Amino acid sequence: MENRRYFLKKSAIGALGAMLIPDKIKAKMKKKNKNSQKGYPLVISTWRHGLPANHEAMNILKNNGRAIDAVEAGVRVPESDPDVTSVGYGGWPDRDGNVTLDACIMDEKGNCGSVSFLENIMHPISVARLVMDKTPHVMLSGKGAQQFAIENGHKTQNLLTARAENKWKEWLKKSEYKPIINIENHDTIGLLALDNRGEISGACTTSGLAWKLHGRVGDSPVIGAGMFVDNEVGGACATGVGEAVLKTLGSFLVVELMRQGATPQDACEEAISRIVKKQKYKDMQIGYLAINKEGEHGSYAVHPGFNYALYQNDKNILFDSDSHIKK
Ligand code: SD4
Repeated sequence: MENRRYFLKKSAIGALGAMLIPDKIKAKMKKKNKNSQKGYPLVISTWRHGLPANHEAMNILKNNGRAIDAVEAGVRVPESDPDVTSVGYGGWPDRDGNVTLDACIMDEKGNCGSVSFLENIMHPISVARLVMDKTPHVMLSGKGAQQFAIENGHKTQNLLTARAENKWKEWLKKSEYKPIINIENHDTIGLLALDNRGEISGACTTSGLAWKLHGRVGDSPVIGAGMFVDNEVGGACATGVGEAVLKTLGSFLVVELMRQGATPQDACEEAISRIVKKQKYKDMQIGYLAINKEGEHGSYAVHPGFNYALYQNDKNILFDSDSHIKK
């Protein structure tokens, strides 16, 4: 009787799942990324600066650490690197010369924390982690986020480097707001980890689009837009023009598509296709990364030029992503 009830329940869920999947997606649901294989521990992250971030994260996983600790430690690397001009210290400022930071973090239990429009704090991801661990909230913003950071031991400091200030002054001459694909403003780090226990966490941190309006918040601190994890299914993160990702709640979409049976690759491609269908995509870059519970991954972007770092099977390698627009 128990078994029969279990069977009926399972088949009802199966039928519902089948109904939810558009035929178009179902037909495509077999595609594998050519660099994808099963296995963990694994760390994957956006762009070239993902390599040192992955390295730091993998050190934690190799010592049997938790994915949540790995993702935080990993993205702290570009946050404090002045040469990474779209994350933390050294990030290019907004229109008025202020470096304003967005970040979020999520663990395998669905706990999450986020900060947006945070100024003068080197490690927004660790403040997001504190929001997750120490408050009943998910998101703190602006002055309140900064006050909370200071109360919890973070120091305020100037994050505008001489190099970033010079770039801003150069930009001010024309003051044109035109992000250049893959060159300017596209090095947010999104990082996903799968630990030895098979548990998934994610982190995302950025100084956002350079020369943005003061007060602008992108996708990166929004759970489900810049990053999302569901430990039953997998995780996803996004980089690029945050407005396009926000309009489609991209990372949540990628994870939900995987829940319905899409491979990580199919899910990333479908999320990009939703942007391509409805938005003026030709002038903007957006890239997605996804992993599932087995350690398989997917990646897809609007334009060529998006790359990602994958640390799996003792190798930390930078791969080029496939894209909607071909070379
Ligand atoms: C934003 N998505 O603030 C971020 C920027 C970014 O790679 O990803 N750059 O819109």
